[in-house]
Amino acid sequence: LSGAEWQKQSIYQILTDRFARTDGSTTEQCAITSYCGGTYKGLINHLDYIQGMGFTAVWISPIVKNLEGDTPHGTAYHGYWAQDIYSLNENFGTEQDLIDLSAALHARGMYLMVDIVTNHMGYNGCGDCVDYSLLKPFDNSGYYHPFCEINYDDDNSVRTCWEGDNQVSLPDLKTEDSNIRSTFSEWIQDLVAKYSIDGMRIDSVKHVEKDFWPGFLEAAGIYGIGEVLDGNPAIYGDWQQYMQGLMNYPLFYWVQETFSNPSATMDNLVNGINTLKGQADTAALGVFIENHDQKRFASLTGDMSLAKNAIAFTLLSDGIPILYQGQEQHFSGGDTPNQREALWTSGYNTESELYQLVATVNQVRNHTLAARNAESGYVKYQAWSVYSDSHSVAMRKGDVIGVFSNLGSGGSGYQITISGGNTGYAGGEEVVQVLGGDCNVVTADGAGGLNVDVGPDPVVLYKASALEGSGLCGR
Ligand code: ABC
Ligand code: CA
Repeated sequence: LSGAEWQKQSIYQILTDRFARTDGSTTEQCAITSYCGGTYKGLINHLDYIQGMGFTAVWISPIVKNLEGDTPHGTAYHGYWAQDIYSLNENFGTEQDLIDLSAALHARGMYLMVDIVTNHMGYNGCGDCVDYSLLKPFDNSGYYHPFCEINYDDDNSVRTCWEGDNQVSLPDLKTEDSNIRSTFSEWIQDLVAKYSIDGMRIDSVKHVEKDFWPGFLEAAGIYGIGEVLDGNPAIYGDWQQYMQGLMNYPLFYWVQETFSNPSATMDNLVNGINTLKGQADTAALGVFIENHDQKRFASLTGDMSLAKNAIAFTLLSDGIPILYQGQEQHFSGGDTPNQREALWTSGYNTESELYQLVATVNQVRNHTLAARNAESGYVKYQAWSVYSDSHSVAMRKGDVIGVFSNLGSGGSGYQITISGGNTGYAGGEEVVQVLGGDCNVVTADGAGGLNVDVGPDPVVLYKASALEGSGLCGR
């Protein structure tokens, strides 16, 4: 699938070991650093749960064979400690199971994204004691940079020293060597073909020299979205010369600080978005507020209204929305590995408040993508702030206006006015409040301006005339 097509998708992020077991258990305990029994078969059996929230693609954690047994940081249940890139991690199932997963997704019109690591392999032991003969196909020290610990202030060190630590070392490949590059190119081409993979999430992108990426992406022939874990918006434009798809970490930090704290103002968020828009192609970025490396939002605040605002804000931002499993159940794990809870303990509850919120917001996005000119009318339309004050912001993206606040559940509401020139509405236009279940209709004034009640919960507005066939508010 091309990058342009991916920009119309929305992605649900899965840690395969923690999403669903083959036996469908919802009670099995999960010891947080051990394999907990999630499989591709289990996942196939729960695709309704994902599609029911309106997601069109799943990103699964790395699939290749990892180092076995226990380490000081637990087992390789997450998949980032590769030992043999030509075999699968059998804890998650067989080759046929993965082929079946891919086919099951495609039968639903959904897409498969696989997490790919090319920066390093994994070894259970210190950096100077690696038994390279265990690693396939890069089976001697000549394939690797000499061991050193990363100094994050030095870009060269970030590229050539080793991620991980001296207990579980991550031997850092000489990705600049042409034979390593061609091995990876052939490998990814075969992998994509064998499992009908539609997209890649690419790990540790900033740890590999930039000019590795264009050739790798070309060999893969599919869209890649890279992890450059950096909150500085200024570096994204340059990175996009090499890899257009990237995780939007700057937005992650702004949304987190703004919506987790009722005493923060909207300034950093609004200014940050404007800065990033001027420097990067935001439509190609992945937007998220949680993943398997970061503290969950609910570990920062248990406030349900704030969680709703943060989620709705990201799902309606420029770029490809990504939701990490468990967010829809208000899971609250903190630092690694505690944010990697087994999802099954939620009982796959489709009635939970956040599951319902996500479903509705995705429905709005999917409807507008299908009904309008998806490219120019939504995907390429850069969201802009049509109103803001210290605790609320109204963002317009095409036909959709979202009004978000960080008042929190205890905050008292007030009315704001979005001026006519900004809404894009005709005078007297009827607009429906599609979130929250009441489906209130608000009528624009003669100039298209709108008075909106801001409260603790987010508001999403959509023209009544454009709602037909959306399934929203019974239309
Ligand atoms: C294990 C244990 C941990 C233990 C660690 C030493 O070992 O679980 O408890 O602390 C995998 C596993 C992890 C495992 C690691 C290491 O391997 O999932 O459980 O940790 O063995 C990716 C993946 C991640 C994966 C790997 C390795 C890479 O998403 O799941 O981890 O394959 C760096 C990397 C980034 C990596 C991340 C975990 O670490 O760049 O690719 N993620 C700064 C740096 C970042 C750095 C980050 C680490 O610190 O700039 O490069 O990420 O926290 C902002 C700045 C940022 C700054 C942040 C902190 O502040 O703008 O630049 O990030 O304001
Ligand atoms: Ca490297």
